[in-house]
Amino acid sequence: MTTPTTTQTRLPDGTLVPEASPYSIGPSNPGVQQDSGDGGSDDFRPATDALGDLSDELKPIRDKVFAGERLSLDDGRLLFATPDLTGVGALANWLTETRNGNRTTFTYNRHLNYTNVCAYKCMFCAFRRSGDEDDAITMDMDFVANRIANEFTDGMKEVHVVGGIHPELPYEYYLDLLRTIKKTRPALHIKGFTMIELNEIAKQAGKPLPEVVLELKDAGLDSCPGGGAEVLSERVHKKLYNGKLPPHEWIEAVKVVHAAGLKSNATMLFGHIETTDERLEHMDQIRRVQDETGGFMQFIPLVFHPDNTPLQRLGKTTGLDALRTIAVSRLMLDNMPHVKAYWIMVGIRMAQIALHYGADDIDGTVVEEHITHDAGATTPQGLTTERLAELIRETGRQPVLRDTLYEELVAF
Ligand code: V47
Repeated sequence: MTTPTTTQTRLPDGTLVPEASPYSIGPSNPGVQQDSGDGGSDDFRPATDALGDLSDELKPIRDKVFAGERLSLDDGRLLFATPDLTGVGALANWLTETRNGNRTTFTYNRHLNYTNVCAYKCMFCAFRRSGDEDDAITMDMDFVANRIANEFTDGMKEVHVVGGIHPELPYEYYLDLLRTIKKTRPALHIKGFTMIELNEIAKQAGKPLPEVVLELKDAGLDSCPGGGAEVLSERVHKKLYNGKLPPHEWIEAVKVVHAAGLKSNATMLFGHIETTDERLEHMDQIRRVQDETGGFMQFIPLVFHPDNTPLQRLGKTTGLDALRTIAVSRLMLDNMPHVKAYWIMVGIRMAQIALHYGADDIDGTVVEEHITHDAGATTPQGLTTERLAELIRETGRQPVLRDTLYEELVAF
């Protein structure tokens, strides 16, 4: 990593910090339409005020962050353990402002869950159906074409396509699904299939994963979502999602995807039985993959929702834990371009606060969401682009509509 070499500001305790950084996107990205002048970030500088009051134990970490040095797992342990949550947030905020300026991005997207039938019984999941329930659904191609034609709009940029692991769908189904979407709306970016789905699709195809990923790409797959990573820990895998793709194979699969020229996201499902060490090891594995491939766009800490799952007794983790986990993710994942506060899972108000705890994206319009709502989410199913922009603006950030691959489309 490079050390910023720009103008410096002196903190109240005498430390010099860079004011701007080579990571800043800057105000002049080509193709970005400026809708209005207020909230613009031309003269924006990362906030340093709060950093002067850091607790002493965080100061060595602050120095590493300012120097662009990678944090160790021990640093991460301290970030999780310190009572100075405000300090952790201020450091993460400094990093995200240094990289992204005052901008917070969002997308105009919609989810499409082609099936909720799933062969696996993950303990954290309320979405799966066995197949014989009244609300078990598997979309046929007429249904998909109809939905894409009539319930997606011309302005929509992305369809997020994921489903359960249906034991009987043949390989052709997945190719048809992609082709049907592309035929109906060629401009729609298909962000589809987790690493778990891709592995199962390859099994159905009877072909090696690299070949299948290229064929899916030919059929219209544009990128992959970050789901299915859960917690990259053998212990948690054994306890909660035994039988499903193990952590090391998730990592191998994502490398195949990146090698095929597809970008992806990475998630971490937290707030259940995992320890803070397991969270940190998860982050460390993701950043090592990123060092190797550079293929991740975002890291998305997902707040576990327990209702209607076998883990219901655990209850939901706290807002403070969510904020801290987002902030620690930002600080640990030094090579991750973006960190998302997924408003559906973290909650609208908490997502707004998270924009000052290291997050620089809040996902999108979504419109129809089942995975979290089946597990008790109380957030709306979707939000309009106007509402998302307003929520971002309320936090003092400049809302920017982006596409999946981070082309900035409209700066509000
Ligand atoms: O893989 C399952 C998680 C993931 C629950 O890449 C649960 O842009 C909370 O990955 N409570 C799917 N979480 C969602 C996902 C995602 C969402 C939005 C954007 C992107 C992206 C990816 O949701 C699953 C699993 O880790 N999950 N059950 C639950 N009860």
